[in-house]
Amino acid sequence: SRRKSSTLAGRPPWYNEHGAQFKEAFVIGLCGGSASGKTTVANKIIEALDVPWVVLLSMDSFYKVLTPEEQALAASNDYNFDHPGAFDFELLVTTLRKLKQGKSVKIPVYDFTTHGCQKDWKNVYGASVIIFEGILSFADKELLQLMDMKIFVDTDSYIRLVRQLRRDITERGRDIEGVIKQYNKFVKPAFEQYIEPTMRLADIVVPRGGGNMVAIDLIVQELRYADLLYVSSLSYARTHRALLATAH
Ligand code: UZR
Ligand code: MG
Repeated sequence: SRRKSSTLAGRPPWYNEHGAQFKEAFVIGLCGGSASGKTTVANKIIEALDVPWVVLLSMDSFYKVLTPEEQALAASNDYNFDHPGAFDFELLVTTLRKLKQGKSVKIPVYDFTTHGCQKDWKNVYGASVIIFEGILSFADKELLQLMDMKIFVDTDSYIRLVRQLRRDITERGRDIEGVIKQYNKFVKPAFEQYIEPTMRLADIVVPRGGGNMVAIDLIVQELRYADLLYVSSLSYARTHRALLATAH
């Protein structure tokens, strides 16, 4: 059948035998303070799900490109990267909506050391499951409406500060004084004003973050259960691959 061949050709499994789309992607929203472990939780979910069509979309890719004046502020740690105004929410909503509909999108590639966009945009192809993570991922009504499951990673603020120090110094080319200044001036106030209040919008709160394997296992079980159609179409694809393999 056409269904079989399209699956075997590697097309994502949200087309029926007539080539028509039959299901939107399942969107998981993942929110939490800076350095709370969002990326780790996302990667552990992806690892445990062990299915091919999962995409991780990060809010970091949607930072606005800074003007020369803003670049100067950023260099002295006086630019607020934790404020909603720092993100291009419009592009974010359009991109997530397209991905949910199974369309492929282009994502800007953000460079944390220059606070700007690299020349090349990355192509991201449609998926059955989309994990969308970011410090302000629950701050926009339209984004929230696109989410099928909302997870908040709740990690103690001192642990987040320690992690942020280590990460920003080793990976993002920053110095200790600068990170502390930015934390006190922007990260902590923004967390209290914009991020922490959105915890109550979550369906699931994960205390501590990426080390909480019980919580991650529960989420994965729920996903397997909630998204029956994509799981069954995947096992369909697997079965046919296995049959094809034995036929040769
Ligand atoms: P996550 N950030 C920078 O420090 N520089 C940039 O150019 C862009 C972002 C930081 C920002 C925020 N502020 O807390 C964090 N600080 O990146 C969000 N400090 O990243 O979601 O991975 O924790
Ligand atoms: Mg991150």
